[in-house]
Amino acid sequence: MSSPDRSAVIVSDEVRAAMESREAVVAMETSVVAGGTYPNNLETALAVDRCAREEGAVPARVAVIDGALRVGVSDEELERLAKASDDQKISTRDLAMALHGGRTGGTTVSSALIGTVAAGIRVFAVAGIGGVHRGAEVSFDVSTDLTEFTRSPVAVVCAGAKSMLDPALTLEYLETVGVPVIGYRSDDFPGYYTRSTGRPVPHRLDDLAELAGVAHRHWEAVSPSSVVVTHPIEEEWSIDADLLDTLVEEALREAHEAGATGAALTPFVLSAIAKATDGRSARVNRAVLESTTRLAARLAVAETAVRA
Ligand code: PSU
Ligand code: MN
Repeated sequence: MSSPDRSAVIVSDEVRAAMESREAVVAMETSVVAGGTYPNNLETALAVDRCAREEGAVPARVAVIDGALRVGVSDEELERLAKASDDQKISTRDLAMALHGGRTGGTTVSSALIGTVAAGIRVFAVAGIGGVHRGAEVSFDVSTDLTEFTRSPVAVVCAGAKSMLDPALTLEYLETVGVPVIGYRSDDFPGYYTRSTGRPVPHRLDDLAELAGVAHRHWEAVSPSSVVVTHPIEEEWSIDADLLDTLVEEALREAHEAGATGAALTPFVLSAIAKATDGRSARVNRAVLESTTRLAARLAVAETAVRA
């Protein structure tokens, strides 16, 4: 079979026009919208979109709307996702069935990258990527985000891997599949809620023009895979690493007892952390998203200068 031609992907007029006139565009997933609590999820998404625009980039949210994979959704579509989506988390394995069923739902990083690549967008923003889960040597729980990275030439800006993951195993996996991980102005691999996991990033760059140049060098000379760019949470929002570790371990135990595994694990652990931090984690989530989106937008501006 030849590769899918992806012609079924629908790119919004605004995103298409921006791409054609070589303006900066930042793609994003929407499971954070579809899986959130209304109206906080909608307000956050609109605020994050404004962050991208303030930094000079057009936001391109990737979502499944009435059985179509859309890149760039209207505010009305965003509201539908926030209020009444059929699915919170459509990942690559679920995408064909969601399209077939005419469903409306949020994309994970993995399925969002499929739309991103189809639209030719080179920069993506997310708070935390999926990765290798703690205990994956038994559960085999490795996010399909990592698989999609191997075939998506996109710079993915994130504040590290989700907190319930194993950062060391995630870095090992990314090394195995040859995906560069570059810390922007930081030497440490961040852990979403916390600025450092105690692991170093393999590479660091302090300049966005250089970062855009290296990403293009990777796509031209090395491989059509993603380049992961890490940008730690701001100091004022950071949660103490030991406290976080205790919360995650507790939440994972509860998840185990409740039988929450696979795709259900992330939502379970996140809501347990929200409870344990008295809702502070919701504000932290927003701060992380805003900060990665701002950096991604600035990187997208720098990328327009080196785009072939
Ligand atoms: N980061 C979070 N919460 C999430 C996700 C990321 O803090 O819910 C979502 C992203 O869409 C990511 C997905 O792509 O979870 C990965 O899920 P899994 O580990 O089941 O592959
Ligand atoms: Mn998983």
